[in-house]
Amino acid sequence: MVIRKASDVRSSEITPKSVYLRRREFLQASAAALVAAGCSALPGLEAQTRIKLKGPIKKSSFSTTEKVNLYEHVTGYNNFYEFGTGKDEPKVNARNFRTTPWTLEVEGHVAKPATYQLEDFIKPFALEERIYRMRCVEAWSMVIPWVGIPLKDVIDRVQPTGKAQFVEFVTLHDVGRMPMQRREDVLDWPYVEGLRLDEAKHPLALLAVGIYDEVMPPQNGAPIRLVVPWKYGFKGGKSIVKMRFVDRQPRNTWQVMQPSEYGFYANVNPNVDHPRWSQARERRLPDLLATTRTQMFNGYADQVASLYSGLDLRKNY
Ligand SMILES: Nc1nc2c(c(=O)[nH]1)N[C@H]1C(S)=C(S)[C@@H](COP(=O)(O)O)O[C@H]1N2
Ligand SMILES: [Mo]
Repeated sequence: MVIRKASDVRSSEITPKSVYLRRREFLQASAAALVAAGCSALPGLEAQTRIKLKGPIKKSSFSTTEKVNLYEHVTGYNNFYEFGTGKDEPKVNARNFRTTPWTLEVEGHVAKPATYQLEDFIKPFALEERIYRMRCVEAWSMVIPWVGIPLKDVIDRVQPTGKAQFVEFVTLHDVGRMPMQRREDVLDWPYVEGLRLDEAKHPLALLAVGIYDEVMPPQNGAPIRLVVPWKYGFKGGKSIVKMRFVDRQPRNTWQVMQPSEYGFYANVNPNVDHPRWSQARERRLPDLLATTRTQMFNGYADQVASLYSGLDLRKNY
């Protein structure tokens, strides 16, 4: 067998980006078909270890009373490009993702910058269950029972200074543990998200460490991820390692990748279409063919609209 050196690989053998992007769409479509057919779990997979969170877990009045999605939907249909671009890939490829020990850094314009072990970071706060709608920018949605700590409580504790205007969330960059990070054409790694400080301090914003009263499964963003229910799902960065309090609007990954299609605010808005599809309606899993109307701010307008009195909501921010 001839082992070729890298220099022998002609450029024609490397998949051009356009082909790759089309393939990505195909993978998404085929995963969608699987779920629609009711077989989201691939045969032959070992069951994942499921670990109950140590209580008490407070029930929150912010939770929706809508029907919660099945565990199989929430953990079997994911966007987590570090583990593959198909919806069914993170569940398989993240199965052995190691998340202990995990350190979390808080830096920038705060009175108390620090590096924490995740357990110490969470310990001062009470866990809450928050059942939220989750609306992906791709127009599918779910209802997910998150467990986590209000981001506001964390921010109050680390005490941002007057210079802090935004919070940047940096997620793990470790090619050895996140296989797709070898591919530099997929995303500009690490995945980064951001919020304006007042958005971050809104009582609905959550740092989630679990779902269904259990420790966060790898494919949903273990061990800690952001949940901002009035915004498109991509704002919720998974596997966070750093929170930076900054004075400028952070560059968030999807805006960097495709500024004509994804913005910084990314508030759910049925009146502003994505350049390639309508945002007026959405598909609630597992019924990927049925559609229901998308609500302004994903149904959280009464709570959050006042944050945006200074923004023109007819524009795609
Ligand atoms: N690190 C990281 N975070 C991420 C993503 C990602 O690819 N990498 N995808 C985002 C997108 S587009 C969505 S819709 C949600 C999906 O979260 P879920 O799989 O837990 O439903 O995660 C977001 N957070
Ligand atoms: Mo998304």
